[in-house]
Amino acid sequence: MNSTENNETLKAVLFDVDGTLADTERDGHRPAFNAAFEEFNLPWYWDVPLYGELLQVTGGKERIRFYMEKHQRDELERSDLDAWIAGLHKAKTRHFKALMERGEIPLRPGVKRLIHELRGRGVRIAIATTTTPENVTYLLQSTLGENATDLFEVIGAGDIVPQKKPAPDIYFWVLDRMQLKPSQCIAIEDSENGLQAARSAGLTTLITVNHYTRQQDFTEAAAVLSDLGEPDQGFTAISNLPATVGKSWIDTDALMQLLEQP
Ligand code: XBP
Ligand code: MG
Repeated sequence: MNSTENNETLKAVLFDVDGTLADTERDGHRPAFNAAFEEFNLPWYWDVPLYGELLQVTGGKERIRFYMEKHQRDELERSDLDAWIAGLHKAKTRHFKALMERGEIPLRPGVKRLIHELRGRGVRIAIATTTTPENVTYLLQSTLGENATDLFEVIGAGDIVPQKKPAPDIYFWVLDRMQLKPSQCIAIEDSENGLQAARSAGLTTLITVNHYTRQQDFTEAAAVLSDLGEPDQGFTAISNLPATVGKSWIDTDALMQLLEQP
């Protein structure tokens, strides 16, 4: 391993969830929102392009309110609007759970391999996400088994911090819990909101893009890739990949090389 004097060795990897571990947004959260709307007898439907616009706002409750402000202004007159949105969102979480239990959403390429490899190398791993904590459990259990949440030292999720991404709050919360400095960690994200959150917390950030995020601005990323890649099916490098990462899949050594970039 190369190491320069001023840089830190990789101590931890902080994973985003939605869009990064799995393609949950289009085929998980979106249909779960639509099922909740149907359950509440609302004539609302979020198709794939509309959901892409709504993704600019993170957090399911916040996203519902944003949609109402843009497209359903009359509904804002409901008495006890906050509680009504919370109820609708609770139904959405139930539908998301059912979807995860059906096991139809796999982890993205390289995710399972990297998680186990990092653990084997003694690199600590954690989650930093805006999604509801239960959703993280549902996804991890459906893809990595019953005890999958134990793989992660800290799971930072949902409303435990005042502001969701692009604010850095969730990353600061996780770093504080782990007693680590940002210079000792790498964040893996899929979106501009996620990148902003991680960068504002001082973290080197690797981006793996997806359907919704590939056109976003990732200038600040350490590297932008199609996915984490596998030894037998490498990633496509989109931008910023340093030449020192001399392979087409992300493993512990590749993350160390990204962290050690000047
Ligand atoms: C994910 C989100 C969330 C999910 C929905 O961000 O923005 O709002 O779309 O989850 P990240 P909830 O990629 O940082 O995890 O409905 O549970 O809020
Ligand atoms: Mg994400």
